[in-house]
Amino acid sequence: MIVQDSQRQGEQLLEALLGALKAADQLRAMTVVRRALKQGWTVDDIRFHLITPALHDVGRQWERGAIGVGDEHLATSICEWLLFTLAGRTRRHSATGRRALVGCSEGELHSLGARILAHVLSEQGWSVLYLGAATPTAAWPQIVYARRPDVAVLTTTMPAALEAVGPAVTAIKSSRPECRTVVGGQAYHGLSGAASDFGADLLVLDAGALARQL
Ligand code: B12
Repeated sequence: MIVQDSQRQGEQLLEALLGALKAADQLRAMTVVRRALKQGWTVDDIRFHLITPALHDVGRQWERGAIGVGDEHLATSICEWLLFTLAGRTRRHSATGRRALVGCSEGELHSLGARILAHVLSEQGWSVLYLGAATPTAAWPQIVYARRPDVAVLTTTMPAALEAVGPAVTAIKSSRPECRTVVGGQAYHGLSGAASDFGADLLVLDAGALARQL
């Protein structure tokens, strides 16, 4: 019964957020997030089980022509705004003394997944350097050499962008062998491949589990 209730609650919140995104109504979207917090959702619950599925749904709506590109851009910018509003609302763990570099592989413009990982790792006490979208393969060696991260996290959404992952990982390792490399993102869903196929140390799909695996 409790499971059914919380499932219904989740569906209602998702529907309400999708309605707000469709109307491009930022304040209404924030009201939905506040409602979720009041109902006991954690910030990570909201990131992973409300905002992420809402954006995935927006993608499906765009794919079938139910909404236009501009509508999708507005929905994305509202979600980005929600993510910034949520960041730092949880108590930051004590500093781990470790540094993570988080970015997207070459050609990859989908940056919100990387943005979420950056927020989550920062709250877990990591010092985080966030590169945003599409870091060219040739840029990684200089960045890891200069910034000396313990871990480099590369996210990839488009299957076509996967071909840049192996060369980026090789470039990182050649510049800073002690830097661990972690790859993940929607492009890996349904692939039978492993991290080693990309020369990486870890392939992780669950953002909530990332910090525990590092
Ligand atoms: C917004 C959006 C855009 C925006 C991105 C803006 C931005 N600042 O990010 C813009 C307009 C740039 C864009 C462009 C395109 N897009 Co687009 N886009 C989307 C949309 C609607 C949402 C993306 C998003 O933010 N999702 C929410 C994030 C939070 O979810 P996430 O990435 O899955 O991340 C979560 C987990 O996967 C995990 N995770 C992610 N990475 C990693 C890494 C590690 C290590 C770990 C542990 C976890 C992890 O953490 C997150 C936890 O919440 C998606 C729909 C979708 N399914 O996501 C389509 C979608 C990805 N896009 C699509 C397409 C086709 C395109 C374009 C080719 C369109 C075009 N013709 O130009 C271009 C390609 C651009 C490029 N070269 O990258 C398709 C891809 C289909 C495919 N598989 O090939 C999708 C799926 C839409 C669809 N249903 O058709 N897009």
